[in-house]
Amino acid sequence: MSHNMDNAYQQLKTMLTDQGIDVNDVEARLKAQQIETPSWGYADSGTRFGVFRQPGAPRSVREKFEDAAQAHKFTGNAPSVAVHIPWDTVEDWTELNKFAATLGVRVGAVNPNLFQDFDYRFGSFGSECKDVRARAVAHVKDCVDIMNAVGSKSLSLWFADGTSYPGQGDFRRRKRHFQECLDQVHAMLNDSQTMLVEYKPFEPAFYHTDIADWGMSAAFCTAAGKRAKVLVDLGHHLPGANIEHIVAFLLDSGLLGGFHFNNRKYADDDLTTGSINPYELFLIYSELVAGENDGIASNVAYMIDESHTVKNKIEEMIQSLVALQVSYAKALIVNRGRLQTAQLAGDIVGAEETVKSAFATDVRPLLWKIRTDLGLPNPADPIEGFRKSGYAEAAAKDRGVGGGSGLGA
Ligand code: LRH
Ligand code: MN
Repeated sequence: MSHNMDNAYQQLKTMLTDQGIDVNDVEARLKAQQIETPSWGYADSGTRFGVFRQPGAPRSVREKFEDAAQAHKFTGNAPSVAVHIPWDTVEDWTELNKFAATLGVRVGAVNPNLFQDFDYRFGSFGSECKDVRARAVAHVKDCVDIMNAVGSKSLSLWFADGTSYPGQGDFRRRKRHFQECLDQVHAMLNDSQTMLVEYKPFEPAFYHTDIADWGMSAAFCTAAGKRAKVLVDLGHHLPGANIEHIVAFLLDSGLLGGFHFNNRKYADDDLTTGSINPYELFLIYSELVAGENDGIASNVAYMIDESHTVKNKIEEMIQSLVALQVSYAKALIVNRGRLQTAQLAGDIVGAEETVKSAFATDVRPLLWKIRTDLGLPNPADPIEGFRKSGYAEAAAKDRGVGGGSGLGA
């Protein structure tokens, strides 16, 4: 395998160099790629139609971090884990931070939960009840305290708030409640911290959602202040939305804070990243690379947000991490000079073919090379490497069935 991969790598390197692509720069940026995985992606989770408990699912936050470390061990691009409160609440956050460090990972974004408590059934920041809003802001304050305890830089905010029937709520009064609360949260943060405001068009509310699209999130963030940025969850768009255009627009406006990567066929399906529409993911990364080249994409939080219901959860996470490596690699080898020339000349076919030829390039030898340089096990095939490790079988034997808390568990 390695001899063939080395040949394939040398051929690819020669082909790219002949096109004027700086392969050393491409490899350096791939080695620096950092994707955050969600603690809840390792736990048993499901839909309203049920949760299929998997043998070996983690029973505690520590075991979620152990599983996250496995994903990082075979891909090299997943050094941090997002936590969700209270699903991941622990007694001693400093102790968890130390434990995570022994595994080679760290605590990442902190996600408040303002959608499961009974009090929030008519909203949290958008609630007409002053006490409920105060309670919601207090929960977020607790999460900011956790950020300060573990040195996390990102507060990841999603609100289920909305209504399901016309007349049920007053859009403008709720909007003002939201702004008031978001401003209070902005004031809790220091300059090294960012509040990420996630939008979603529907579910669990099915008539209106208070932060329904990128424009509403951008307006709330701009009014709240410079520590507030927009979070783009790929599953939170109505059919036909052009997400790569939204990403370019937010990047150029200095409002892109980060991503929740996943994939969908229909709605907020939370499927494996790159599993349904890898071309869209590549086009999103093509805008990110253009932004990086122009120095406007430095402070973007790259996070996965998926619900792992039927596949082995660690294998599915590795699939997603590899899909993000592949998309970034293909975006990095787009011949930007040829693309701009074709665009300015109105050569539509030339421009499109420039983009498509990068997408059609098999970049696996490049990923094999960076994993080899990083000293990762089984560099040609991380999934095979994980399977050969026997970790899943050992976890199933050791932990049995009946894992810990997560989406719907
Ligand atoms: C809402 C969402 C949000 C999370 C949850 C796990 O759909 O995308 O980011 O809090 O999933
Ligand atoms: Mn999300």
